[in-house]
Amino acid sequence: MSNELRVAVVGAGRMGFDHIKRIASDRIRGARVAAVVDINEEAAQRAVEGIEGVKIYTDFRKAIESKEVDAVLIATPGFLHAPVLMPAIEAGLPILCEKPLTPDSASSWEIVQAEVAAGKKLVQVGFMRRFDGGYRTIRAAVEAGLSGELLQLECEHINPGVPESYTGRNLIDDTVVHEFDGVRFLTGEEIKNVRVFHGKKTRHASGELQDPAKVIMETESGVLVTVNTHVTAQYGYAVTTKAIFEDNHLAVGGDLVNSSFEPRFVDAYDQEVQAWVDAARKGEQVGPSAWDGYAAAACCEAGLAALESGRVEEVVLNEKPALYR
Ligand code: ISE
Repeated sequence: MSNELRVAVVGAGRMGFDHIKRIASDRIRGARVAAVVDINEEAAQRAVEGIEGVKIYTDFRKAIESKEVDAVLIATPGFLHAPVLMPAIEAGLPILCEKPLTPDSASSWEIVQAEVAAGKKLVQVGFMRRFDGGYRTIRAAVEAGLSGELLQLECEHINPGVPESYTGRNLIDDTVVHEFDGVRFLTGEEIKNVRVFHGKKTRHASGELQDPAKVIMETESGVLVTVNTHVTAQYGYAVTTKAIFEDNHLAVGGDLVNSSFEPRFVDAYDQEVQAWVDAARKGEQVGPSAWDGYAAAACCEAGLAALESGRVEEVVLNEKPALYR
């Protein structure tokens, strides 16, 4: 590996563009954008304007085989992650894969199995909230145990609006997926079950989208979690979390209303990418793993079943391989 991590960014859409600019800026140390892959060559060209020495590819295999990249950042839509993940794992390259790992738990399990076969954790999933200052404060409080046991989490997840492509199921697998991973991170536990309530629907939600909604879950030890999600709220973007302990409570992210997730989580994205770069240069993996991506996909499945049935739905997980214990 050259001294600087040579990154291939696959997908030059909204998140890919953002990550390309981030890596090329002085906010990230020890890495450079060596290649950008997109079937839309013009989008790739636009994303690298003003950045020196970037090769453009329309086929990710060519970038991986070029021997001119040390690591892969995947920022294509979720359904296109697996075809890039598999050869990148086979090539032994460190990967930062935007969420979701893949669209369902069966295909995520295949990624887990591929890593197990490689005998090495290579994937970091882009659940950036694990790098958010507020989230880290709650996690530290849970670990320190100074306020007693964590009993409940109350979460708000508000978006001003959603893209046209956003469907009813995306409320769970695109939006609340962050809380599924966040709750697993904050509690250090698996989620046991999920339930979804949706009362009156806003006039701003079209089609089958049930907005706003309340998603309730319970972890293995019985921590009760409420997520109020409202994705067509118009007035801004906000993500807040209140942790209720036996002897105190802790609220983070309050009063932070931004225009969208990029400004809200800019520091978290920077920390996430820097942690990935630092680990990759040492041949290590940090942050949310392929197992975490798989577990989040399993939670989404329970959430989608609950959205449909109106009942409490259990999260079904395979046994955790030794690689992730
Ligand atoms: C989007 O894809 C994200 O990842 C945002 O963090 C989330 O707030 C939003 O609901 C998703 O659509």
